[in-house]
Amino acid sequence: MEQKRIQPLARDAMAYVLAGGRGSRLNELTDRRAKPAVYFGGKARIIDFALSNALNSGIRRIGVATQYKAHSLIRHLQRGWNFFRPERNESFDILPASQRVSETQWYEGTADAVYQNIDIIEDYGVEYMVILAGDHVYKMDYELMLQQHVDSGAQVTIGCLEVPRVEATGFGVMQVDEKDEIIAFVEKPADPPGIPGNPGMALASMGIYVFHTKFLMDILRRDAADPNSTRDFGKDIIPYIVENGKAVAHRFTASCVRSDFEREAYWRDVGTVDAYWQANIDLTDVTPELDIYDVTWPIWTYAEITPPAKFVHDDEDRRGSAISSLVSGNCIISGSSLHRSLLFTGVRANSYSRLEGAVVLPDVTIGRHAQLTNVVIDRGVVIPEGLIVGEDPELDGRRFRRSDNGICLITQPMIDRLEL
Ligand code: ADQ
Ligand code: ADP
Repeated sequence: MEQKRIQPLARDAMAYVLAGGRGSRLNELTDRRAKPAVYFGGKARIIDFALSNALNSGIRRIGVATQYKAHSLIRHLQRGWNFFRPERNESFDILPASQRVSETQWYEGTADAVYQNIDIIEDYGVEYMVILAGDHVYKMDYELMLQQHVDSGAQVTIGCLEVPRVEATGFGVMQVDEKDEIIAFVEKPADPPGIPGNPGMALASMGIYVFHTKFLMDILRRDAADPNSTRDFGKDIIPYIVENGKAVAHRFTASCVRSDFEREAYWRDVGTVDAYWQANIDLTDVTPELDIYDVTWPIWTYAEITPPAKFVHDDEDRRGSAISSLVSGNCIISGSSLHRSLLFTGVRANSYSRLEGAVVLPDVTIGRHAQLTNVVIDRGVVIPEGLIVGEDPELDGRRFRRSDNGICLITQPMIDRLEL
């Protein structure tokens, strides 16, 4: 069969990652860092997924718009993503909310976070803009979306996936015709429309958009002149284009990452402590839905050079062991037993302690005899000797942030307030 030669469009595109949102449903996990900077999967941060997708798709120009609690995020980006070289026609820019357009305002909505850097974007001279959210965990080849955008002649192409209708209230929800042209779009509807023939599901926007740069610049300028606009893609820009122009849906399916062809399409918002815990613990499954070991679609991150994880003590009552668990470098599991747990770098688990369903962020110390079940422990927390979590819901709820599903988020200030 004759193969059609496909021109990669990604090399003429810029990925613009919106990374300024707080992610307030993650509670204390985002007290000190923006949601895109939250740790995920043992080594990475959430934003590494969108950035790695861009890189793996062939995009070599990336801008990241930051705003809320950006220090941790900026530090991570500077350490991990500073290998782009202008002399190879590459660039990586961190764009703080710099009041470039109006001296009195920070970014308003997401569209304003693009509009305020309009002069920088125009300087790049790229043909296409890929607008991404920096706070989702998934793998996706944006080249395929760019191809569809060009082939369909759309003014905007929107990444979308099917979600249960009851969960769709937090999304932009669309209706499409037989060619996937969007005929209606409503942002966060109280009563989301179902999919014809499949009324239990709704077609939800992933908050991912492809535009021709020129069209995007024009529409942002138009929006900025509209006193009634809230300067938001979901609330203002997308509904306007659906009404007055041509918007097309790009369906997120397993084949959106070619190397992952056999798998289910995986996309998670990890916007709540429960969802965050679950997505991390899912990685301890024998065959997780999200393959972080796929060498053809690597998730790049900043990682310290660490000594190997170490397991010590083999006594009957204090065996340094981990079953169905992920343990990162520089962890020392000393006479402690782990089950279905995920440890980031530099965790010290001391003798006779037991972790079950634990997501442990970097540099945590687990005191002797602690028994922790279904927890998320923030970075650097020192768990005192003998602490028990997961046996008394009422007590846990008073001490920690306990979700309805029984997951406890533990931070150092909560530990400091404990009377043991
Ligand atoms: P939300 O996720 O509610 O809905 P929003 O809170 O505006 O949209 O955040 C979108 C992205 O922009 C996030 O990555 C966030 O971190 C970032 N962001 C928010 N404000 C920002 C700012 N001022 N500066 C820089 N970055 C900022 C959107 C769409 C819906 C869609 C969902 C999918 O509006 O239609 O269904 O995403 O999750
Ligand atoms: P990371 O997200 O890399 O784990 P930290 O959680 O250590 O980073 O810190 C996030 C941000 O909060 C950084 O800007 C850091 O300097 C700041 N920070 C860290 N610890 C404290 C603290 N106890 N009080 C106030 N700010 C802190």
